[in-house]
Amino acid sequence: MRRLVSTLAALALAAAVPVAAAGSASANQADHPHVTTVWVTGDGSHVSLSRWRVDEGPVSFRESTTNSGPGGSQITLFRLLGKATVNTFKADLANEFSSDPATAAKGTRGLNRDISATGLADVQKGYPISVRVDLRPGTYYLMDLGNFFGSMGPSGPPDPALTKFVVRDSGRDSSTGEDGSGWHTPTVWLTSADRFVGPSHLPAKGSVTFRNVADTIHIAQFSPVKKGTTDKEIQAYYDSGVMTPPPFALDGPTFGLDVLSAGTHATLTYDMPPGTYVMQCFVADDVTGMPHAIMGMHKVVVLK
Ligand SMILES: [Cu+2]
Repeated sequence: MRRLVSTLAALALAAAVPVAAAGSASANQADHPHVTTVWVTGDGSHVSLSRWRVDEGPVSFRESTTNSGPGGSQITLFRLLGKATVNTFKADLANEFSSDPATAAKGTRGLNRDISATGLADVQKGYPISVRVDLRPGTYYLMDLGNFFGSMGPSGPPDPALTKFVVRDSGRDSSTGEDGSGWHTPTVWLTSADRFVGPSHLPAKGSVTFRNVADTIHIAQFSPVKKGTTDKEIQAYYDSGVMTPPPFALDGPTFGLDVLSAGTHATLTYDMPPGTYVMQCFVADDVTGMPHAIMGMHKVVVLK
C-alpha cells in the first residue's frame, strides 16, 4: 500500500500546475546544414506533423502544444522492434501504467523489448522545445499522453492515437554522420543504477544532451522546486509514503525528456524560467515495478 501511495505522490508532483503567463519562448538552435526540421504539434491526445516523411540522419523536431491543461503534451517517438506490432505495444503501455507493481514491471520489460524510443519532449503551452535525434530508416509512430497525465492521475489504461512517420533510406551511411556530440552541450547520463549523472547546473535557455547508457527505458521530467531543496529531502518524502503534496513543490511549468530507450540519445533545446528544478524518472522498475524516482532516480538541478 505504501508503494502505491508513493506512486500517486510521485504522479502528483509530476503534474504540477503550469503558470498562466505564456512567454513566447522560441527554442532556437543553430541549424546544421544536413539537419531536417519537422514541426510537431500536440493537443494532449493527437500529434500533427509538418511532414510525415524524411531522410535518415539528424532530425530536429520543433515541438509545441495547443493544450493549456496541466498535462500539456507528452509526446513519444518510437519504432517497433522485432516481431512487435502496434497491438503488442499498446498492451505493454497498458501494463506500464497498471497500479499493480508486478504488471507495471512487465510493462517496462515489454517496452524495453518491443520499441526503440527517442523522446520527444514533455511541453507546456507557451514553452516549445526542440528535440534533436538521429534516425535510421524505418516506420515510426508518435503519440501524445498529455491528457492522460493531465487528469488527477491515470485512470484506466491509455489507448493513444498513433501518428505514422517514415524515415527513408537515403543510401548514405548515416553511422559516420554528425550525431550532435560535437555540440559541446552539457550531458546528462541515465544509468543502469537508475540515477541521473551530470552537472548540477544546466542552462535555463540552451541545450542539454541526454544519453541513456542503461539497460532500460528512462525519462527525465523537470519540476520546479523551492530553492535549497535537496535530494535527501526528496528521498525522505518518498520514503515517508505520505499522500500530501510535496512541501518542496512549486507551481510553474514542468518540462522534460520523454521516453528514451537504452543505447540512444537526444538533445533538448529549450527556454524555461530560471530556478531550481528536480529531474525525475517515473518509469516502473523492470523487476519491482516501483517508479525509478522512489528508488532514488531524482536529481536537483539549478537552471540559470
Ligand atoms: Cu528511469
